[in-house]
Amino acid sequence: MYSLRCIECGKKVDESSYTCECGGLLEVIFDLNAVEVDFRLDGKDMHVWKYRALLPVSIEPITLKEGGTPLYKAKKLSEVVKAEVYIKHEGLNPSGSFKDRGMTVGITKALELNKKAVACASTGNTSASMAMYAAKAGIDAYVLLPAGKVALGKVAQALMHGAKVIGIKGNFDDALRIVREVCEIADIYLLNSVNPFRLEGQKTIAYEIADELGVPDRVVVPVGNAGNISAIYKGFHELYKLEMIDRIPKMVGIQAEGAAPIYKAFLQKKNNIEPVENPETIATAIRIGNPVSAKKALRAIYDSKGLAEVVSDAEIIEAQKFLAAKEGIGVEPASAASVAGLIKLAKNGMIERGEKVVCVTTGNLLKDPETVLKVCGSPVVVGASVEEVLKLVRR
Ligand code: AN7
Repeated sequence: MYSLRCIECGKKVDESSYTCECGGLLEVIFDLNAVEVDFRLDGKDMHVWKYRALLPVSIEPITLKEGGTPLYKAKKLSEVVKAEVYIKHEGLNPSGSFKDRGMTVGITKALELNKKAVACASTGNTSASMAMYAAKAGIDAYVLLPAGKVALGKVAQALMHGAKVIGIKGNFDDALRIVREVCEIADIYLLNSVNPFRLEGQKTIAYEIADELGVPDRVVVPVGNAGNISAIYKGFHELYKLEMIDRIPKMVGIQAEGAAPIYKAFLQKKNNIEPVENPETIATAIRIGNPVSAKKALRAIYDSKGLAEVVSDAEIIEAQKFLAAKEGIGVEPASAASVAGLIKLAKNGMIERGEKVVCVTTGNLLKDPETVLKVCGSPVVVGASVEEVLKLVRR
């Protein structure tokens, strides 16, 4: 029903590999003529495993009921950018980020392949999600984090769900390079997004958007390691090939100014990135200089006639505050990058009046409380009396 193929040389590769001999990334290719699609795009009962016919596993899934996240119509944001804007709030997944969609598939695949341990490098959310699903599956989990650069909520999750949490004196790119080698040597299943099965779970974001809304004109996604935008594009592409939708939305990738290799490649119309040596941004989730899935992401952007854009830390925080205070949607900084990017594009006249846009907000506000205190300040403290409190109340 499906095979694993190299995106560079097209060679068929067996399930236990992460990359091709030629070094190329792998991709799950379904034989869409042979797939028996047993779900309808009717907006009902949405969750990752509704789309099981298009997910590459053969055993009963390890699931914590991921997906089925709300798609909010964002009225005030729509007014600001003069378009019809929806927020797909992935921060409402079980561990608080979109990573759960990939992990339910990735961990299930680990069991299918009889693996006893899993590992990842992470800017935080992948580690939190992997730790949670490994706990559910009853297998060991190792996570490598850039020490001191991961939001507190994510570290807390990885620790409490029982992973072995290892801080690396380096950045995410260093951690990923190391964990890839460690997994090889110690026969541990690698669950970074270089693992093509994880991306299969994440493509269900596209399925759910099509399921609930139909096809928007544009989907805006924050980009770090570049797996998610690639996965979402793949999801739309499959539905298109299956003739379940009649077009594919423009894929728009937003990076932080200090960590923007994909944006730079896009500006130069290149298919390859040049890694950024010392990536830096307040949105630590996307503080990544050498994104593994860059080629897939650039392909998604070019093939869908989309684009890439960058936003500053100030623009990210402004968008985060806007979403929280005006729409009631609490997201972490990296997630707000998608909204900041949309606002910037609209200001620059790049968004057509009235077009239908979905911004994917990838992680929950609660993930990064320290940044909130930095940008909002701490609560005021007063004496324990009615008078003291009344001084602060508008009358
Ligand atoms: C909230 O957890 O890379 O472009 O190790 O946590 O698919 O990497 C997180 C990435 C966007 C970027 N938003 O997604 C990790 C990690 C949030 C994120 C991204 C991440 P990709």
